[in-house]
Amino acid sequence: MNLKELSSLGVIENNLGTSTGSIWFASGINIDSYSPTNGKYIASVVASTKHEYEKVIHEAEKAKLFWRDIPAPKRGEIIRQLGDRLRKEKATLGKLVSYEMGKSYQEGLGEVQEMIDICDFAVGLSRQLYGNTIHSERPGHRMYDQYHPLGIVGIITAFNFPVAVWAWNAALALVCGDVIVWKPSEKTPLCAVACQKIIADILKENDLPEGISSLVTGDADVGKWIAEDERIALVSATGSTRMGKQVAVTVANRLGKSLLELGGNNAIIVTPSADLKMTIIGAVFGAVGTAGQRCTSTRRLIVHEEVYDKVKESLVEAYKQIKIGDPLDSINHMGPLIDKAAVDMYLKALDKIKEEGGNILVEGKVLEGEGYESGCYVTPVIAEVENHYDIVQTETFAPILYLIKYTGEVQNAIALQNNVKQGLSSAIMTTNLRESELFLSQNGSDCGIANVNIGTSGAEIGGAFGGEKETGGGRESGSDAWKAYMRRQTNTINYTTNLPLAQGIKFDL
Ligand code: UN1
Repeated sequence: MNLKELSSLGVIENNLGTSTGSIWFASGINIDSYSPTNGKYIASVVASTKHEYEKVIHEAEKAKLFWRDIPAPKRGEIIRQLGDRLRKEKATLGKLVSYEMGKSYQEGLGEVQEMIDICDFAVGLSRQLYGNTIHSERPGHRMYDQYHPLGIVGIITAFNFPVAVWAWNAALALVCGDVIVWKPSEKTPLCAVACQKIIADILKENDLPEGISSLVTGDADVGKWIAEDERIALVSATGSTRMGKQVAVTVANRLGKSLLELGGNNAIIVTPSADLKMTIIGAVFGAVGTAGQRCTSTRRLIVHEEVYDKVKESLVEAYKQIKIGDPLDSINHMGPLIDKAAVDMYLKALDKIKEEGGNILVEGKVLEGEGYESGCYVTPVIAEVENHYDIVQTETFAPILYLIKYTGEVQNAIALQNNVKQGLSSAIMTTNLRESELFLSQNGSDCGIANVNIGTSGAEIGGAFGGEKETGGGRESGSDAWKAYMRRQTNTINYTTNLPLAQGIKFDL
């Protein structure tokens, strides 16, 4: 990625880091961003101090009074402009995502497409923030419920989807009449600066207050300020279960609202009737896409004994075709891990698999030599394991795929699949209607996402996204996920001259 492209996104000016709208200020420590693709320094952003954080919240508080009075369809117009701008910047922003985060350029483009899609969704939604009308039990009374903006929404995002997850939250929150304060991962600060630049320009062009969209940068302390802050009505956090538990407890302690999208341990069940060609493509994309760093990445394949050997052979064969290297070069399927700490985690996981008795089918290693100077490129691994191993129960953010054998009925596979702490995404490969319906029933998958004949990753924005158990229970993106960004009010109106009480209670003076 060259200097011209970086400066066209405005990410390499001085002193960028904290922003309300288009005003930039920051005086904390430098957060340096290095590309995992080549190990090269890209640029630094400046972390926010507590004082600067206070300034941001002050602006957000002012802006929220203004923004909530703007009619929702007019708010939608701003998001329409955001979607338009993203269409124009798709190639450059996609490239920055790929360069700073390390996912393939195709996936970088896909991520920006998710931003565009959620903007389109939110524009339509801005005319559909519906409540219900309800028949009153009392004569001459009318009841309905309506949704009002919450106020300030804090958005905490992870490195793996450095732009899309912000957009899911931002687009919905903004049409719902909330103002937003974003704390991105300190591993991908430039992607955040680029997005904030885009939305800030749009706010400025429309003469709107700066504080409608703000960015605060820094480490976990900044996340803690947000979680503790009573002025922030909703904290939407995406990341590890460890982080999510801290946010949940802190926010609950002040009885604030939180929306959590945390770790997954996603499985594909492969039944005897599965279409094996589709299974292999779905599993390989799910396991090695984004180098296994999606929360929806396929971590476990639960395969029926009848087709186990065939699936195993085909997978090992398919893994031989995977090209690893510079993600901006379209011949490569898989780029690097985010940083060396992630590489260490991957290596530790491999040791743990062996220690617990797993059988490694496709060996893992850190790649060295030309093109791999960053030290972040690893090879994808396949291991035969048992579901109960500690390491299999843990989400390792790396391209490690576990093969688990099941025998007998599909119920046995479903039991294995559900027997983990996480509950994000799941899939079954089958052409048997009974199996697929059982998998989707209340006795089937316990995950927030359950798919038939597609893999675990790559959800569309139209559906609600999130999961159960240690995944945190939150839902973002499509369907009626917008309701989390608003407060509900039930209204009862009496248009008579009498005051009958509900439940028929008599009370006369
Ligand atoms: C994430 O990994 O945090 O379903 C989000 C998917 C993407 C989003 C993943 N649409 O894989």
